[in-house]
Amino acid sequence: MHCDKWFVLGAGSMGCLWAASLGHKGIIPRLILRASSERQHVALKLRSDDQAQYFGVDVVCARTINGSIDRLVVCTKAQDTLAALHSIEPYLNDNCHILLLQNGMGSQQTVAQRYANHVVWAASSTDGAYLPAPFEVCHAGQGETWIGPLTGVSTNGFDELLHNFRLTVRYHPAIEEKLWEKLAINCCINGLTALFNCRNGELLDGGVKQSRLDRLVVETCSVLHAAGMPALPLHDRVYGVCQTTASNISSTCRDARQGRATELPFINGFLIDKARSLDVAVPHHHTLMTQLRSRGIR
Ligand code: KPL
Repeated sequence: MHCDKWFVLGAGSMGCLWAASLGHKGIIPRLILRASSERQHVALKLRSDDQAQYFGVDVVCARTINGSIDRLVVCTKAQDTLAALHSIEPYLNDNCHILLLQNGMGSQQTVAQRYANHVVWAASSTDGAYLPAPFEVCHAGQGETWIGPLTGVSTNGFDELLHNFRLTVRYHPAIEEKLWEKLAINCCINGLTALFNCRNGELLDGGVKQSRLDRLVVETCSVLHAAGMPALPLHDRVYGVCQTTASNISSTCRDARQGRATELPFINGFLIDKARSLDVAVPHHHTLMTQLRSRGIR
C-alpha cells in the first residue's frame, strides 16, 4: 500500500535502494525526481544476492507533488541537497522529519541551520549500491546505517526503520561522530581512487598508492584529534574498507569517470577547511586536491 507521508528525494543508487527497502517493509514512498517524468509510476527493481524484486512506486517532481511530506529521506548528492530541498519546501509539513544521507560533511549542517523549524536527521551509511540502469538498483554490499538527530528531537520520527527493515539501521545519539568516522575513511580512499582511476582494493598496492594512502591516514588522524573526536583506529579501518570493498569503484571515482561533479568539496574540502581553522597542517590532502583539480576532477 502506498504510504502518503513518506517521500524519497533523489533517484540515484541510494534513493532507489531506500525507496525499494521501504517498499519491502510495506511503506511504499513516493520518489521525487529532479525533472518531470512521462511516467507517474515505476516498477523499481532491487537486485541483491542473485535475486530480483520489484516494487511499484509513484514518481513525482517538485511541481507534481500532491500532498504534504511528513517523512523525507534525502538521497541527493551533497552539492545538490539545498537546491533540491528548496524546490519542495512548500510541501514540507511543520513536523516533517528530514533524514539526510549525503556523503561527507558540511551539507547536513547547512540544511539543519536552514531548516531549523523541522527535525533534521543525518545518516552515515556503509551500504554499497549502484544503479546499472535507471530505477534498477543493485545492493552490492550489506552495510549498516547509523541515524541520529542533528537538531533537538523529542520523538523518533524514524522508529520504524530500526526494526524489521531490510537495511540495518541503528540509532546514534551523537551522529556527528559517525559522520566524522565515515568522512575520515572517505578522505583517505575516495580522492586517491579518482586520481589513480582504480578500484578501492588497488590502493593497497604495497607501492606508491599505498604510501600516499598511509600519509593521508596520518594527516586525517591529526585533524580528528584536533577536532576533539574520539580516537579511531583509522589505519585499520581504512585498510579494512579497502579489503572488504576491494572490487568497488568508489563513488568519487565513479563520478570522475562519468565527468560529473564529485562530493570532494564535502569530503577532503571539508577536512582541509577544518584543518585550517584548527591550525593543523595537511599538505598531502592539499597535494591530492591540486592534482585532482589539474585533471579536471572537482
Ligand atoms: O563510501 C565509499 C564511497 O565509495 O563513497 C567507500 C567506503 C569508499 C566504498 O566505496
